[in-house]
Amino acid sequence: MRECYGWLDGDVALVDAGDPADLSASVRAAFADHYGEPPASVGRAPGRVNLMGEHTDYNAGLVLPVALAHATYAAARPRGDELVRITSAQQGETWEGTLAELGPRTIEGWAGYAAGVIWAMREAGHRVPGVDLLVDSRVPVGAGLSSSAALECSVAVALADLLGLDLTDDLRRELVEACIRAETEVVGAPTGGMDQTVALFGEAGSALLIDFTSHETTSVSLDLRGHTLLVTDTRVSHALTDGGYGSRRADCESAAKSLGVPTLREATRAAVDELTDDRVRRRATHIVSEIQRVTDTVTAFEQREWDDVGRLFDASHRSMRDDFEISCPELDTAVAVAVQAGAVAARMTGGGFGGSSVAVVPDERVDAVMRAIDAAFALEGFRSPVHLRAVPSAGATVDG
Ligand code: GAF
Repeated sequence: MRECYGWLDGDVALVDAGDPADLSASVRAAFADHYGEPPASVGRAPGRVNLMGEHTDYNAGLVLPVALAHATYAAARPRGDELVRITSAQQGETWEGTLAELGPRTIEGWAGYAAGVIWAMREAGHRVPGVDLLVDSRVPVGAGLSSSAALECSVAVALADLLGLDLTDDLRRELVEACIRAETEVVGAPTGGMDQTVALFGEAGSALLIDFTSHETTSVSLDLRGHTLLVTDTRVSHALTDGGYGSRRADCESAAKSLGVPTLREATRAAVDELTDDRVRRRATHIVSEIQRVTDTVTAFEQREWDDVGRLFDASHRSMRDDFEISCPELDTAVAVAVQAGAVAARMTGGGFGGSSVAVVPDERVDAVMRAIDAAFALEGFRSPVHLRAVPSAGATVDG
């Protein structure tokens, strides 16, 4: 696996987002090198870090992710036949098959995310032809930063461009649905749609408030005034097909059923408190309290009330650790040490069971926070973490 860390003095590993123009040129060159002809289009889609609202998307709730500057680049060229070839610079591998072979659960591993998009776009009525693809990414894989959605959405916008389609909001909404189908039906990860939505609708300088009942997206301007969003990848790898994610989803559905509501979005805290199954009650408590925290976090960021952001991040982390049970010692350490070293707020982020934490850190404390986390990980005997600066960025684009 190819990695792109920059190293700061004293060996702190920082994942660099790179320059989009350079990365686009480099994926074009790699494509031409590999397939012998230049690509016709390059799609780019970002990873994301979620600021609040974990596992609330599939409960018809609210989420507040930020699109990263770290992105996946997909170069594409239509073919004159039914062949599909997909090459990953990260994996150093090419997957090869035909259009007829694409479908639910037919493709193992990383290629399923890209090939799944071809299948889902064809299912939606787009005449995607046989195609050569080459993908390269700056989104760390397995880090809870949505490398899968970045891969899906970069391929989706590149294919849309090959078909001559304009990236209007309507098309973006359609591509979100296709990418969700690729992930849930072709790969079989029972995820909720936050990642694909922010990868296509993220806006520079903002977080994206997504309501999974009304399906409205609202841009929330982030004026961080002297603060950095610091992400720490614990390098404890997670996979959303592992079972833990699916069992949390099943517990939420069981809670909603017991309460007689279609989703936990409609459940009240008082009703949840009456649930008799301890585990199911704790899962539902997380969801109901987390949805409220999203609304409160929007206000806290808008008013730059850093103490409130800190309290909300802390409550969210505890809820995920104790009630939803998706944290791990590495995440708990990263969060606690970030706050001890000067972060105003820190929590785990993403699907959990490993992955990353996110902290809001005064600019002058960023270096100290990264070093303190590295030192604590070394002391505990954990793998060395890597860090990245989350710069709120725009959603997917094409570079035709
Ligand atoms: C993963 C899933 F893909 C999202 O849909 C979401 O549920 C998230 O975990 C947890 O908030 O990223």
